[in-house]
Amino acid sequence: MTDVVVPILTPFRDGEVNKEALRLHAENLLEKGVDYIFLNGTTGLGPALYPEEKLATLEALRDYADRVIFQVGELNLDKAVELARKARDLGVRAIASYPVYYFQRIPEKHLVKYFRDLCASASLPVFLYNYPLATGKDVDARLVEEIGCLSGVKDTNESLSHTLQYKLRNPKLIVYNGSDSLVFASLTFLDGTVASTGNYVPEVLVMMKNLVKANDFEGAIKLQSLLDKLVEIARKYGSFSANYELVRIFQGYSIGKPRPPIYPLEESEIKTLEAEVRSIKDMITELTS
Ligand code: FW2
Repeated sequence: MTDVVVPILTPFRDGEVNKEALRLHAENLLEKGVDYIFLNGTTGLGPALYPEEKLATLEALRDYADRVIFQVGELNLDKAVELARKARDLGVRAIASYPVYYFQRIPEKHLVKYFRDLCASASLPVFLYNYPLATGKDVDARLVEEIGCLSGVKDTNESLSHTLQYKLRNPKLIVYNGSDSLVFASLTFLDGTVASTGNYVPEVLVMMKNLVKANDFEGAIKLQSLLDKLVEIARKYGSFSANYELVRIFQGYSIGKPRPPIYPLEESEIKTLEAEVRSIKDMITELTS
């Protein structure tokens, strides 16, 4: 079995986390067949959330805690541990963390120690969130082996072979790739995908999972090319901002706007974005009806 995991957007209202909108959005995704929600990821603007706000996102989804992977990464270990313990009390499926970022010259052994301390802090599965492009750190398969206590890895990496290394070194690890361009590959060769497009076209990801399961690779690859087109369009506007509008366009409800310094799209941009995705939207409606 492979998993479709969505790194959920964090809705804001008046600059604060909108828990109700987050809960409704997660409910819709889970109802449409998404397996797990990844909270406070990059798409969810996790690095821009205060620890109390990270906790608020978890509280919003407390009824679905067993379907949540809760990202607790902080540059203050005590805060990360506090979040991990709360997550354990609420019964999440797992916690995750990116490595200590920004501090470029910290020794490797400190990267390792951070994850071991997290594992020791709460007896629950711990995932590495590896995103070298964003964090400047690559916690690769060798380092994961050295850490020794991780249950899984989410590798946001355009290189499938980089992600496969984790699995080759330790087949027991749950390994996901977090790139929208590798959804098909992740559903075929790994334990699943963590795809930001799942926020607005969850039906397509679930359909891809089912096609792969039925060995209809051609069908799944066709859907991958739809995702690629959507991502290409979103990137022109700044995906982090565009994602919020795409939820409204494709799913029909508003989850508000991002929070600066991730600025919302301007009205004129929203109009052109809508026009650019119209034909893809029609195609998806036809496929899913
Ligand atoms: C996350 C993901 C997906 C991303 C990728 C960034 O946490 O948001 O890393 O879409 O552009 O895993």
